Amino acid sequence: MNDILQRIATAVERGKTDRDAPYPPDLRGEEGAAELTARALQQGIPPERVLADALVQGMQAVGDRFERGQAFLPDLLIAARAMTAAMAHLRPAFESGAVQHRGTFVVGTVAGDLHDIGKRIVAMVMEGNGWKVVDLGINVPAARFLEAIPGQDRCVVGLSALLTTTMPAMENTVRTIKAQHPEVPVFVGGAPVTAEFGARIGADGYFPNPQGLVRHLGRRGV
Ligand code: B12
Repeated sequence: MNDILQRIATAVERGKTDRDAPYPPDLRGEEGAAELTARALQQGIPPERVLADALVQGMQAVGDRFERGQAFLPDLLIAARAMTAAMAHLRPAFESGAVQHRGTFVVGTVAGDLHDIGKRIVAMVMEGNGWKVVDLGINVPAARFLEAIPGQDRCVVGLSALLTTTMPAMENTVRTIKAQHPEVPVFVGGAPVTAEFGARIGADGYFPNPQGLVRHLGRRGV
């Protein structure tokens, strides 16, 4: 992997937000995820690559350590903070890619689920591809989606779930939306979600990443 991408991944994994961040002590004074991301973009590395090959890799690495019992909740939180700091630099790069208004993307993490990062990445990539984004946030009850949909131009919904325990809430949300708005496409994603699960709960599709959703919507001519 490119050296700067590797350094960004490590900064996210270790929770090194920026140069001034006192944590972790062994990286004191060194550049963090924010400065490194800005520099990678200045060097002309495409934002999609910085996202996929550095930021997501860093989160994945800390997640793997968490699974092995080698990292703990505070480690996840500071990694998430470093990722957020880096994403602030990516956002304008994605937004500048907007070419035409394709419709409105209403997105949220389902009820009971507080995971935010993947959903925010999906929102950012959709925005960069010409979608107006209505981000309902995390822990979103099905009723909030119903309130947000009416009046939106060419509305598409995206649901995120990161916990096996919140997958039933995802099912409930899809079924609630479809009962009121059968014409609105609903797409699902998140680490435990699969294409089979998406099909079973009546979603219009599952994608493991936002790029897949963007390609799919492009093929449909939306
Ligand atoms: C960071 C993190 C946290 C942070 C979240 C911070 C934040 N601001 O979001 C905090 C510390 C809060 C947290 C809390 C918890 N977490 Co947590 N967390 C993670 C971790 C390490 C990374 C998640 C992440 O951000 N990944 C990076 C992003 C970029 O990836 P992503 O979310 O998967 O999104 C991508 C795709 O899935 C997709 N996508 C996502 N949504 C959508 C939607 C659509 C429409 C589309 C098309 C695509 C798409 O696109 C994204 C970009 O590529 C994962 C482990 C892992 N490897 O996933 C555990 C993990 C999800 N957490 C887990 C657990 C158990 C918890 C807690 C219950 C821990 C506890 N004991 O309290 C709590 C639950 C709190 C709650 N009620 O939600 C488990 C879930 C296990 C399970 N099978 O259910 C995991 C898998 C860790 C583990 N192996 O044990 N967590």
